[in-house]
Amino acid sequence: MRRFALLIALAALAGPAQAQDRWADATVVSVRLTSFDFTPEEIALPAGRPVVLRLYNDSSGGHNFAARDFFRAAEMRPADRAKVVNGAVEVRSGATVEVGLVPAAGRYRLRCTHTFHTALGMRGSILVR
Ligand SMILES: [Cu+2]
Repeated sequence: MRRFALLIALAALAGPAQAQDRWADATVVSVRLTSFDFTPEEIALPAGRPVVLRLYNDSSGGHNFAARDFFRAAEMRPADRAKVVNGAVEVRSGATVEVGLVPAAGRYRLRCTHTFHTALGMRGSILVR
């Protein structure tokens, strides 16, 4: 047990391992996409701490999670950044997409940019503080 504790202490001293741990501790925040809502509509996130957005599409049609300014301001690893195209993450019918990021403080607009979906109710906000 003591040896195990020592290994953890050594791992904490190592730079790259520490960076890895930061993401391992990410809080998972689930957001449900349906026709035509986001649940929750207002997403509250802690500023400066890693979170994993688990976006799941519980409907028979495709949707996206569009929040250009939110994604632009966030710190993201390349693999996660690649999931954002034109400020939006596409989530096909029945699919789940996880996006890791460290959000920056602010209030951001959220919507689905598929034709008419914003007007039909797919809008919300992201509050990071
Ligand atoms: Cu939509």
